[in-house]
Amino acid sequence: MFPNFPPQTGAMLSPKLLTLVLVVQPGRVLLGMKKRGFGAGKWNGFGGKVQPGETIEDAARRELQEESGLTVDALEKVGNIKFEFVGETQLLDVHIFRADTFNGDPAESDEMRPQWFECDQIPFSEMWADDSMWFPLMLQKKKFVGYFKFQGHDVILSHKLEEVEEL
Ligand code: 8OG
Repeated sequence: MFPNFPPQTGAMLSPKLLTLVLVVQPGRVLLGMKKRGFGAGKWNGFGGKVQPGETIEDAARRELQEESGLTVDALEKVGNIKFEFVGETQLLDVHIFRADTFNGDPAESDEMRPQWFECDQIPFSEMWADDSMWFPLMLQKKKFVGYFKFQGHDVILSHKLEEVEEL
């Protein structure tokens, strides 16, 4: 009689599409220190909101260029993670890409200060708490989907993360 009851986790939340790009070179990864806004003070890849009329991949390229100064030819889809924050109505739907080649030199922007990190020295203690779980998959070019439920910006209450063949 009530086929959708009880609701699935996240079912009542309005999704917001976001992108995230990790630029990877043999043995190192480019991260940016987020200087303002959501996630300020954390190292992260480059990305942001998908604008109306834009594909997710176009948004990923645009945000990478705006925040790091780099342009890329090929972007590889590597992950999709949904984030719920207790008490908030939006579900962040983050599409994660990896770029193994790029054009240009990383340049600081209003939002990000880029820096290369050796793959064995990624600063997980200054990153979103979920990143240490999926970065190893991303670095091995494995594909994954996940769901993280946060309390505030630092505590993960529950999560699911699994490797997939296709995204
Ligand atoms: O436009 P804005 O800077 O607010 O976009 C947020 C960026 O942060 C976007 O690139 C997606 C990314 N992001 C989250 N949550 C997480 C997370 O838990 N880990 C990482 N690495 N990035 C995240 O929104």
